[in-house]
Amino acid sequence: MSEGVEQREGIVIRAGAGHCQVYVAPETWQCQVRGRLKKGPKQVQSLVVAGDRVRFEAVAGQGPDGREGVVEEVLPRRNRISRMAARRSGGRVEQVLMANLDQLVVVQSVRDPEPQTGFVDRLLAAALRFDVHGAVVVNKIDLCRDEASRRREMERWGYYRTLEVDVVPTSVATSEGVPELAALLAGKVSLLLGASGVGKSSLLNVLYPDLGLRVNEVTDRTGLGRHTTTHTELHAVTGGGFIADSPGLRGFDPWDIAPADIRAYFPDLETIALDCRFRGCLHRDEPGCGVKDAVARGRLPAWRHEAYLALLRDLEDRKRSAGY
Ligand SMILES: Nc1nc2c(ncn2[C@@H]2O[C@H](COP(=O)(O)OP(=O)(O)O)[C@@H](O)[C@H]2O)c(=O)[nH]1
Ligand SMILES: [Mg+2]
Ligand SMILES: [Zn+2]
Repeated sequence: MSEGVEQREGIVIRAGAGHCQVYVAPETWQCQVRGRLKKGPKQVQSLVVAGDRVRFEAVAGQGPDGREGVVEEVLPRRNRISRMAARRSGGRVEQVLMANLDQLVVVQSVRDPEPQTGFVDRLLAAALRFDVHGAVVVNKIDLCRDEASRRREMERWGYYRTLEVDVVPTSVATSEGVPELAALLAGKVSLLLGASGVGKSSLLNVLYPDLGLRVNEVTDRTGLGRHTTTHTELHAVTGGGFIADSPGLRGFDPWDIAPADIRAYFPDLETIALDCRFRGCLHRDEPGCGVKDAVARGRLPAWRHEAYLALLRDLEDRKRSAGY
């Protein structure tokens, strides 16, 4: 490093091909990513992602505010959330949605759109895999048709609390649960994930009116597993912390989980599995399976077992087609 050149450190709030925006409170810097940095591991789709802490050098700026720089170094990541993406040239590649998070907040709505079967379960499994705390927001509870359906929803989603996952029912229409959500997000770095239309932007606009996010903006019509950049964007929010409102995500194919390993990321099944006759029981068709027995006795929700089975099947299919 040459003397007299000022090195700065900041957090990447938005990353694109070869460039990124770096936040150093209260300023945003437009940075290029050096060529030699780009020659990173080939398996990773993007070297610099939202949430990364980087060191950069200021350069004489052309832009309106003159804050331009060149990223010199990406500091080691504390954790990340990654999914499997298709590569344009064929094959699979790791797509890091975000780095250095305090929590992954999965957002669903009770209706319009309907909750996605197994989506929350696989995201929470991925959160465990990557050492990230999980939370679930169930929005639009004002759309429950009656008290009975409301009770059913509360019970259904409340199950995740047994897994040490925060569960916050909310409604933008009635403001119910909004203070609880504010408390959940305060001072933390959070990534919000959920399908288009569940109300992510609406919720954030209620909490942080200054953000002025567009509601009803559909950013990912094409579905899942695309190689296209997801444009996770971090917002520094009042009261400290950062929120990433990602584009709608319909599916999630976790990166780097071997089929036999997913049992470790379903801790409720893992506890019951102590009752399985076989130690390596995958809780499918094995005789003497404690998990199937627990479902039959109503001690484990059937949907939870089904979500596990669906993820297991997907990971096995994937392994077979990749030929490893
Ligand atoms: N009834 C009801 N509608 C909501 C609620 N939250 C959001 N919406 C509506 O759902 C639609 C999608 O919201 P948006 O915030 O764009 O969802 P996003 O795609 O997840 O960011 C909009 O028409 C919102 O007005 C809610 O709690 N209750
Ligand atoms: Mg939105
Ligand atoms: Zn079993």
